[in-house]
Amino acid sequence: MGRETKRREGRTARAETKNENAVASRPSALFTREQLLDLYYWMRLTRTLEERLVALYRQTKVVGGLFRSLGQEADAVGSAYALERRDIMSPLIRNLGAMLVKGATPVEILKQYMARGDSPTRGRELNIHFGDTDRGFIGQISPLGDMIPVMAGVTLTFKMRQEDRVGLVYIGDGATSTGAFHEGINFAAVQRCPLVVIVENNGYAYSTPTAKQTAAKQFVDKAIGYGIPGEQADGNDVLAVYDVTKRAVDRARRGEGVSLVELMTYRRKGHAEHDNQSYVPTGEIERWEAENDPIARFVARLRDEFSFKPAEIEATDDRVRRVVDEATDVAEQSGLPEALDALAGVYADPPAEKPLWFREGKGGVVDQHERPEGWGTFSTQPGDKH
Ligand SMILES: Cc1ncc(C[n+]2csc(CCOP(=O)(O)OP(=O)(O)O)c2C)c(N)n1
Ligand SMILES: [Mg+2]
Repeated sequence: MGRETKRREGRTARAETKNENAVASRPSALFTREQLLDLYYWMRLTRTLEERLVALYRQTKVVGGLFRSLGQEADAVGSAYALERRDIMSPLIRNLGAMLVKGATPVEILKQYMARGDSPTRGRELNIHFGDTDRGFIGQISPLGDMIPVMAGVTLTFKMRQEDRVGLVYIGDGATSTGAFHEGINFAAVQRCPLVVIVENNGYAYSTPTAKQTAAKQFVDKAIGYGIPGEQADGNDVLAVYDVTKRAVDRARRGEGVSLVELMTYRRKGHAEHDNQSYVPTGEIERWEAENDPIARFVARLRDEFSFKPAEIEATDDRVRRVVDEATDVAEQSGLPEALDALAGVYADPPAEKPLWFREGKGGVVDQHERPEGWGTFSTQPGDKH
């Protein structure tokens, strides 16, 4: 091989490595136009679906609270987009966008919020508290922080079975103050579980601002204490969210263990719809809305950087509106659950179950107690004991 050819090959190899490095650090550079529009679709769908839920809430059709992710759509969508179908994610109440990306449907979400009889949990759980391991999202439990040890366990099984799967768990700034967060992330780090822990720093935990949550300057610093890599990113830039998450997912897939990702975002609505946000400093919400809305920012990039035409973006908006309208019609036609259905799948059918040996022939505990007269009863009839 001539010296010139060798030198040229050396240059190409160097250029390729540089390119590979650039792609590894910014994997979104490989996105096709369809994928860029796809990201926009999921963010817009999240927002429009939540807006529809607000309308239904005001019509008293939503049962229980309504939790918005207004201003956090890029955080949820960009991170979930970095997962493969076989990967498992554990969402929180503000991760509707992540659930949609992972395959939850608007009809399911609407039925679930309205507690319909044919909703995923048949009216026994509410909002986005449901899971489907086939589609790769597991049902969240309410105690804050507890999904970290659960996901440490889930991802430990991936490792033990040598499955090529990664787990992703979201946690709020407030929930990082729990013991479960510390125990779970420490265990996962020691076991080198293929897990990505996303701390969503949205400024508040209910009414507690982040400054009252931790004395650390930033949550990403906590990674050092667990001996794992940590990265912080702009949570309102959907491509930056995808990139930082994809890097962590790739590390996990390569067997390099847990990563902590801190996404900087802002909760523009209250904890739930009932919360009037009186504790938020004047002008703060308006400033984030005007200067840092994740959807408005991405629309500007689609237009200016990726030269999408307004008509292409509007066509996506129309598609989203159609999807949400049709889903609402379907969900509203569903009936409420049968009362007795509340027991199905929760308890074994009592008559079909043999009593445990030590209970055989015995009544309930209460039956064996002497009751004071009129115990546990109320009667308006004088002299009526029961
Ligand atoms: C262990 C525990 N403590 C308190 C609560 C009540 N609670 C539910 S959500 C919430 C605030 C959570 O804030 P954060 O973790 O920052 O998540 P965000 O709501 O901002 O997404 C609180 C205090 C709970 N569910 N579990
Ligand atoms: Mg928070």
